[in-house]
Amino acid sequence: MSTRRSFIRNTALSASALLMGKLAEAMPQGRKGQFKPLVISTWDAGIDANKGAWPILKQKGTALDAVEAGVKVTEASTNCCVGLGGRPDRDGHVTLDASIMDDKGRCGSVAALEYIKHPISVARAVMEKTPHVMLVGEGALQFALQQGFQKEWKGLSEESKKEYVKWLKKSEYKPVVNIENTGSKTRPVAVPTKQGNQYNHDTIGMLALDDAGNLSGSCTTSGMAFKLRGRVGDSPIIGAGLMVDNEVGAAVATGVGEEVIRIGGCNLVVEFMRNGDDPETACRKAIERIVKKSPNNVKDMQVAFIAVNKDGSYGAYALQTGFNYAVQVSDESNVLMNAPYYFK
Ligand code: SD4
Repeated sequence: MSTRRSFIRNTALSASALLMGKLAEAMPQGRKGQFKPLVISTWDAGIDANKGAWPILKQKGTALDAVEAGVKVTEASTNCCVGLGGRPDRDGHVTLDASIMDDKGRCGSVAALEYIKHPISVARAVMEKTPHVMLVGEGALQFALQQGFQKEWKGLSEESKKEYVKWLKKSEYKPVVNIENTGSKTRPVAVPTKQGNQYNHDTIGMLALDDAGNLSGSCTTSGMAFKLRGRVGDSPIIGAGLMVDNEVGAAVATGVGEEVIRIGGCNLVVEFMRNGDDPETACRKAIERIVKKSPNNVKDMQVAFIAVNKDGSYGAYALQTGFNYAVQVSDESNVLMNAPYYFK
């Protein structure tokens, strides 16, 4: 089993080898290391999101602050489909879902929230300032405005507008399999995806273990593109799209939310870890549960889980090839990993 020190040594030694892809061999062993602090997050955009979380973790800040700051980077980014730059529902509205959960089991979420740039911070305000867990739609917006958030939506982004106009021609709703560039097992920096510099995902999920050994998680999304107005996915549903149990571990999901909700996905991953599974095995078993429940449904769609346990191990598993996630354990090492997957 790799230790954190050997992981860092490997990473430092491999500065040039890294370019040659040597880190690809080092990282998988590292998954079983005791990494603390540690932050992992979904998809290519996770690299930049991790960079937003890392300074907080490095300065012995809380995992909660880290997972909020991290995904705010993605929400604010103009080259990612998360947040107000995301793809709209069928009626042309960008509606946002987000959730956050900390080591004390406190949680907050918003669903179908419009106009607000940082739904993750509204979710945190729901957690900290109300006796509730979830606010939706108009009520969530009203609460956000009362809390001092501003309406910041200026209409669909250029990219989203183009895609929406194209989609309107057929108006066919078909969840897309999310696939990133799968050129190598790990890549040291985010590389342009198929859409130039655009990340092609509408969601980011992040998990962090802080210096004090406490876990938190966050998830924020514009949801499935061209969804029915009012549709809510897994991301704001605690236990489905996100779960943190500070005694055991944490998990966050991405992909077709309906499938994640059906199995109570992230809660299931955490419970597998409670029963002794390492994070990757726990994620794999949850994916297998999805396949078992909807064998025909899921062949053409993507679902993935990432997980961290209390010991600082991490792992992931997806339905299809092409799911990657970013792992940061030191200043130097913030790398993308391709997850193992079910449909070979
Ligand atoms: C949803 N799980 O709304 C989200 C979508 C997603 O990458 O993760 N897309 O169902």
